Amino acid sequence: MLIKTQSNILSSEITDKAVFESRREFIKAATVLSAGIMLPGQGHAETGKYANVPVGPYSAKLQVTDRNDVAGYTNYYEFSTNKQDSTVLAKALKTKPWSVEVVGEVEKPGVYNLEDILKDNPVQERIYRFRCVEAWSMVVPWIGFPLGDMLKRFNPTSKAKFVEFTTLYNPEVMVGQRSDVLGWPYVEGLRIDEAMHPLTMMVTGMYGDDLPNQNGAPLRLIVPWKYGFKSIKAIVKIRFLETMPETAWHRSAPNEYGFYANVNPEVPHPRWSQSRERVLGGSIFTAKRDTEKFNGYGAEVAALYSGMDLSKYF
Ligand SMILES: Nc1nc2c(c(=O)[nH]1)N[C@H]1C(S)=C(S)[C@@H](COP(=O)(O)O)O[C@H]1N2
Ligand SMILES: [Mo]
Repeated sequence: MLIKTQSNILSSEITDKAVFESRREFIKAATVLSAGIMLPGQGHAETGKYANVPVGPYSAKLQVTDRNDVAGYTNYYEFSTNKQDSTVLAKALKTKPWSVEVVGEVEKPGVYNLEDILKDNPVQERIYRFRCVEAWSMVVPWIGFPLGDMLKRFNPTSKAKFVEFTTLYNPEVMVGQRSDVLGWPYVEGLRIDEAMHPLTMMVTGMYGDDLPNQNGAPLRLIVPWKYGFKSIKAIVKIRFLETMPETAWHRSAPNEYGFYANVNPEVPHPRWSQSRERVLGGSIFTAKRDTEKFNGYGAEVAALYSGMDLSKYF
């Protein structure tokens, strides 16, 4: 019998195993969740730095997108508007050491080393759906921790109603920042209850390893019920504030990209429908599927928006 080493396991086998394991863990997580307690599970990743990290709550039993597709087709305008070129260009970014500046309506502002943040916030794996505003989608096993756990350690004041995130600005390395396709630096934001929602993740890895640079290393946001542009990459600053922050995409095209950006098949983008999505994989796109409201996370998050007109607050 062929002994399986890390290098000769077929990726299809890993996927099948991943689906099986994640299903098992999903059941466990769901049971645990309904009991209101979180217990560590068994990670599905068999190889890589984060093999066997616990599976976190909300991880879903979904067919995972091939890693090479997720790493080879990215949106990272700091490097390029071309979804393949960022793979190469982003290699130039130095992601160690890395620190995050915390400012605003918070009792413990400061500059925090990522290594120290990670000591306080042990990582787990969660398989989430991810839906881009440009109507493609994928399923990714992220490695990270709940954003809310991290934010609470900075003791936000009672005035902290929103959180703003800023990406590194360094046009020498981030060559896309030399052109003005967007106003730099990239800025995103969440309402404080969205930021504290246990689905929202700070992500440092995927597929059992650290994030590739083009996917936002060393630290990015993942908000699975919102369009991909909310999930800001290479975060260097977090600001707590009382009023809604201006965001990069909203500033550049306010009629197209709102602050909320909740995935919603009923509210079309001004230039295209949002009712269907192309599934990333194979020869880039293999299949289409119907887009789900809140990207399928409505049971968890719809209550955050009760009473709001989601076609107005898009
Ligand atoms: N700093 C920064 N963050 C960003 C982007 C970007 O251009 N710059 N693109 C966004 C968009 S539009 C999407 S769809 C996702 C894509 O994540 P991925 O490239 O890891 O698939 O990242 C988001 N985060
Ligand atoms: Mo996107």
